[in-house]
Amino acid sequence: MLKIYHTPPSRSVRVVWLAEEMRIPYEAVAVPFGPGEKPAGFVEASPLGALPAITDGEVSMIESVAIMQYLMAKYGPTELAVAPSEKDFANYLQYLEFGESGLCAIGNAFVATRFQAPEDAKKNWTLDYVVSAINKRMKLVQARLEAGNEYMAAGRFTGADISVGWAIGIAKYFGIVTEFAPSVQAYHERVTARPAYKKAAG
Ligand SMILES: N[C@@H](CCC(=O)N[C@@H](CS)C(=O)NCC(=O)O)C(=O)O
Repeated sequence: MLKIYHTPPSRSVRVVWLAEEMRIPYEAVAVPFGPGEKPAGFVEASPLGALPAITDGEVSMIESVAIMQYLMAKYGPTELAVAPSEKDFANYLQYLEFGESGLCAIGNAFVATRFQAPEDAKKNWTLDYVVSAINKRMKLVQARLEAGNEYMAAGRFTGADISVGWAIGIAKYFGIVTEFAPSVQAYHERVTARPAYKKAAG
């Protein structure tokens, strides 16, 4: 059975959210943050010690968005993926990836600096850059919504909304973005009202 190493509010929420939306049977294994004993199999599944990680038979993967793509392809077909034949295929791919590589990847530096750095290194130029870059990039999501799109692509809820939706939530959780445009706020409420999200974020 699919095993998902999962501890909210980490990026593993994306993977469990998707599995719930697709009704893929899975076993969730909690992994405590920070140092301390990890559950059996985690070190092998996640060589970098990061979340999420999955195992699925012989397959072992890290990278939340890649795992989403794998699950949609393997356990689909699903409306959560946008096909190359659909008009919004390019936007789907763009926002699916942007949720992690544009909005979240640089956020790790924020979290490390704010919560792990020594007291005299907690405030620095890089931290300010990360905050300003994420706030700027969030404006791309805002523009997409304000161009008349209820979702990131194809006029329906897709994997791109799981990717971006989690990014908005974590930017809010850590206070990286403190003021969201009403359009982004409403979008976040819309996507996180879904039962699959609530189960994943629980
Ligand atoms: N790009 C990776 C990032 C993974 C990542 O940084 N996960 C965080 C939790 S959300 C983590 O485990 N950080 C601790 C670490 O990297 O040691 C993904 O999308 O899965």
